[in-house]
Amino acid sequence: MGNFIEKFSLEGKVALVTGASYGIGFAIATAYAEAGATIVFNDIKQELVDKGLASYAEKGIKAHGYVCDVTDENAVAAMVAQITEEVGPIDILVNNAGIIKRIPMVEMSAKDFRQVVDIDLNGPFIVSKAVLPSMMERRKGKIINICSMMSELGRETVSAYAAAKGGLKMLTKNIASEYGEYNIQCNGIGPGYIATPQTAPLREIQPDGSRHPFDQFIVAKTPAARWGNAEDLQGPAVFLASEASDFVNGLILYVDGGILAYIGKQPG
Ligand code: NAP
Ligand code: GCO
Repeated sequence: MGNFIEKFSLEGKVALVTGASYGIGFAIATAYAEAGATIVFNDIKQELVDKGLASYAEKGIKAHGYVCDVTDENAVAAMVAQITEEVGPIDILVNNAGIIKRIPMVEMSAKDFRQVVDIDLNGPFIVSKAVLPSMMERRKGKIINICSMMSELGRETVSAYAAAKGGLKMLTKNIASEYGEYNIQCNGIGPGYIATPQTAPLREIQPDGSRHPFDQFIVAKTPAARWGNAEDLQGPAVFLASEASDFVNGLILYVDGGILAYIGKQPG
């Protein structure tokens, strides 16, 4: 009887996690390192890449960092070629890099809308397109797209982000459909509300010392009655990157403490 737990090992794999100097990407990459993978990440500024390298080193991880904007197709192609030469072919891609702009739609410029869609949807397309040929040649690969509650739900001020993350859900299903025959699995992770710099404005303590109204709303809307931590995503991310999920394809795995299952408490 083989040792089943070995199916969750990432030993000998090269994992590229985009935008992983900190936040969710950093947490996923550190879990991958613990599971045996070699970590590669990018960010748009050298200072952030340097900050990320230092953070990984503090955890005993010798990561490889590259300055690259995921929306720049030529830069992404060059980065993937450089990674392949310097580290090895990419076995696991996590499309994590993303931004959000919280602006009421009628006040949002087309430029702002385009920028969010460019990074959150075109970026994953561009990076996936760059890594797929090598995965197809080697007839194996894992692509994991970081989706969102907004892949399923809308809310005020996040029209561009919801449109992008809804599109990312369908891009995930399409990559799964188009490249599954090459033993490539493409799945998504849909985090709930996670305490990172991206959501810090939603958790700011109010001038009177009270919690942000949105903070109170999310805790009430989450059956787990708490914000998620980036570490809550590590197990699902390792599962989707490992052989344990070789027959899982096109799934969006929501890691949300139960938000999507819950209609919410009766007021009062
Ligand atoms: P974060 O703290 O804002 O980190 C995002 C990372 O992406 C940063 O390192 C950022 O670098 C990088 N990035 C932004 N634009 C980039 C570009 N064009 N090219 C390369 N890197 C770029 O966000 P997070 O909370 O960790 O979220 C990570 C992912 O999870 C995002 O896709 C987000 O939409 C998604 N998500 C977050 C939550 C949540 O509650 N936090 C929930 C669901 C999904 P800079 O610092 O230079 O901008
Ligand atoms: C917001 C939040 C969310 C989270 C996440 C939820 O303003 O509603 O930023 O969008 O980031 O995507 O899954």
